[in-house]
Amino acid sequence: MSTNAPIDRSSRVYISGHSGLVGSAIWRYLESQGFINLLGVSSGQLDLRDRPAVFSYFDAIRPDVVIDAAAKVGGIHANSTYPAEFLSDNLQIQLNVMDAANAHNVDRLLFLGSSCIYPRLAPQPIKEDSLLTGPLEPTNQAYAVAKIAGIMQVQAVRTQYGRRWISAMPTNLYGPGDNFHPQNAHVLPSLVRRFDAAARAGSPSVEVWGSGAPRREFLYVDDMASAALFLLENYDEPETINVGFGSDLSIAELAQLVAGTVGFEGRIVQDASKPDGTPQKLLDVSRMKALGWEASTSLADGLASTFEWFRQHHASLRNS
Ligand code: GFB
Repeated sequence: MSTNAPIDRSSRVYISGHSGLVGSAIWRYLESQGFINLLGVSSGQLDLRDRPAVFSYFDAIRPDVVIDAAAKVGGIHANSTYPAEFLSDNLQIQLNVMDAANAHNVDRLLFLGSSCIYPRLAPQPIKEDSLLTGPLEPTNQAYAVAKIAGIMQVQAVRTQYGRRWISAMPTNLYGPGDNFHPQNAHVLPSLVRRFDAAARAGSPSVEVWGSGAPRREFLYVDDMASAALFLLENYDEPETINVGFGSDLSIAELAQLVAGTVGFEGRIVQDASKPDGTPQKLLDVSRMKALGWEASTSLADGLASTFEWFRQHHASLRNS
């Protein structure tokens, strides 16, 4: 299973989505590991849905390695409100990036997906072989189907062209540089923002969506970045591989933790009119562990760094 093939630090490594939460963390991590030819372009300069433009960009940069961390992402509300864009944009982005990489004979590529590819009621913790064994969670099935297509494309290129392409499925990620949009963000940054606003305003209570019972697993984005390089150097199999933290907690417990971190002392009220989504999403990380990689940032520490970043940047964050 292991390739044990270090990547030359002078390789030309293209990171799609390099200014997003995951891509920027991977960029920082690779820099810290001595990579000197990192390549990235902002979405303002290159729309990854524009196929000819993506192919021209690849002509110009001639990458040796591609890390595909570009995606249209969002929390439960965004996924269920904009399914057409979540399906279409993500299919186009990954198809263009992977087709251009294949046309340029890129031998090593890592495609990043999401734990929502697994069936809604998959046995927990979720093993990789649960893929395509049951119905998806309806609130994010458009996004999930796009990501499943990406896994298939990696496998198809491996089979047909013999390239060392791999895919990994991270659990819910968070960290500095996350999207803190009030409606469209994932739960952890949403709660940081709402609880912080309530603490500052001295509000008596804060609303948390859903019943509070769903369980989620959270991985600090810097851990995901170290996993990305680890996998490129140590994993060369067609099956996708889970990247998780190893344990989960309920949304109600997460809300308590966020309240403590930001210093909110009022009441927490569950808003049952909002959707819960899948009841539990905890990845089985035994394959990563067997390879020799484990997450190292506790939720408390990761949350503290995320809040610190939010405090420094919240004045400039988008609301739309
Ligand atoms: O993070 P989240 O939006 O995504 O929501 P999923 C997780 C849980 O937190 C749900 C609850 O049960 C929400 O109802 N929640 C409570 C909140 N308060 C809030 C809030 O203020 N904002 C948000 N967003 N949730 C996403 C998928 O699923 O996970 C994506 O939709 C992707 O496709 C991502 O896979 C990692 O974990 O339910």
